[in-house]
Amino acid sequence: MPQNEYRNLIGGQWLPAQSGKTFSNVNPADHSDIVGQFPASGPEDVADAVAAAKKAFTTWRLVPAPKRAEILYRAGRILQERKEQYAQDMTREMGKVLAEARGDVQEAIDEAYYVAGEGRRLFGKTTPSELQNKFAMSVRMPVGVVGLITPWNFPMAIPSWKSFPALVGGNTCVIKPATDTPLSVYNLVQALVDAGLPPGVMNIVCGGGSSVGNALVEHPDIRAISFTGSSEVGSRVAQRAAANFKPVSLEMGGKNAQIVLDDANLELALDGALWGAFGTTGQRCTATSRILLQKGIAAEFTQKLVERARKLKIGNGLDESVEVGPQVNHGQIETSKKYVEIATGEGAKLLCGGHALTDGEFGKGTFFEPTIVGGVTKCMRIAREEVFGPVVALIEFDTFEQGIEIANSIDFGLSSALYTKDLNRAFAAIRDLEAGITYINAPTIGAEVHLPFGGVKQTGNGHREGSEAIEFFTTWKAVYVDYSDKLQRAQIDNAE
Ligand code: UN1
Repeated sequence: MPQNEYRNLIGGQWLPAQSGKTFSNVNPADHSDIVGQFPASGPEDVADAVAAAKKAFTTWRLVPAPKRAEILYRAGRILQERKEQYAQDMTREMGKVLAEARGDVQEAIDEAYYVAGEGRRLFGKTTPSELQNKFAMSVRMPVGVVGLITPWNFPMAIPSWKSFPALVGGNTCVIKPATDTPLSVYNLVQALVDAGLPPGVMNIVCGGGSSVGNALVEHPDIRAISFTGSSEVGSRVAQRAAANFKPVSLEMGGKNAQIVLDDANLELALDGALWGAFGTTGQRCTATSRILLQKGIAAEFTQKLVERARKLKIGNGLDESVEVGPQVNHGQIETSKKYVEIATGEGAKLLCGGHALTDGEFGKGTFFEPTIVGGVTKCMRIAREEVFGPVVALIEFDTFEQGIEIANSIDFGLSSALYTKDLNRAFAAIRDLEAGITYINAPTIGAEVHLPFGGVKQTGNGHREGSEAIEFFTTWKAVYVDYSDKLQRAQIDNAE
């Protein structure tokens, strides 16, 4: 097998796609750099992976949860040892700057240690029975074989958010990595395998959404699906899964607002806006894509933000001095371009950026300038639709209440931020912002693994990852133990 040829992992064996087809994983900062060839799999490969996971489930579910967790602790340590290599691999396949790629690997390490602790909890409840000499309790059970469909923007962190809680809960997994970033999933799974995860417990099947993703969602032996991606695809996943009543956890888009009030620490708010809007080249579902400015500071803030955005250093994320890496592929560049056109077409003003970079070294990859559009109103598409690129819209408002109203006037509800020194307004915003996450005096990005992660409205379907992921990856069993030695009829024998 050539060094950069990768295979599926099925039942502990590295196998090519049955069709023999492959696809290339390219470096978005330099398309001539091919990171590797990965299998372009189909439903037949999914079927094999599900069968392997089903077989492994018969024994994995019986491994005591603290023992399952020990593997995660070991995987966390292995990830720590390999952090630099895995971060370099990630930057090469996804483009995010090295500091952020290290952060992405760190998030998987944090998740390993956090979730491993769950191995000695997985708490159920005991409760009194209405009958004498009868014991009642609830216990958590694994769901079975679960399908994980993961995105390219957090190529290791998000797969860890899904797979680690699934594994500690006693489930076995089939994961479909995003086709732009499969290597980071390989690295994550390699750490698990090296930590002692038995064959078949974690399987990888690479390939596209229509061939691999749909087959996973529709497979009768897949008991639950966890998906992170766009709202458009998430809706299709949920509809397909509904045919078999399959539980689906969806983590989707955002149009996250940072609100800056007149009394805010402006320099702090500027730092937050730049990091939230242009960190990860705007390719986070938590990215700041709207900045709502109270009239008193709007002009000064806008001028300073534009000045600083223009100075951001764009380039290959492997260069430590670079602040903004490439977008992941041509499709994302086209979306950024399209939204700049839509915004200016609707009367917004392009304040900086707005173009793909094609000169010199930039021509080798897919780069887009940090872009700010001003004079945006809440009805414009640039104020309502997700771009998933380095494009941020500025909207001005008069009163605090108007700011909150504009922040809430969209179909998404993932993250939100308020900059103010006014404690009363901060708490009112915490109560009133329609979002799964609210930051006070901090940017919209930067969630930590041990808090609930997810959103309201079209961002999700009610589930949360992070601290609550275990709720999705376990199911409840109610247990009654009668030690009276006689038939006791609930609702009848204890009646007055
Ligand atoms: C995402 O953008 O899909 O809060 C996840 C953050 C990161 C996770 C982002 N810890 O920005």
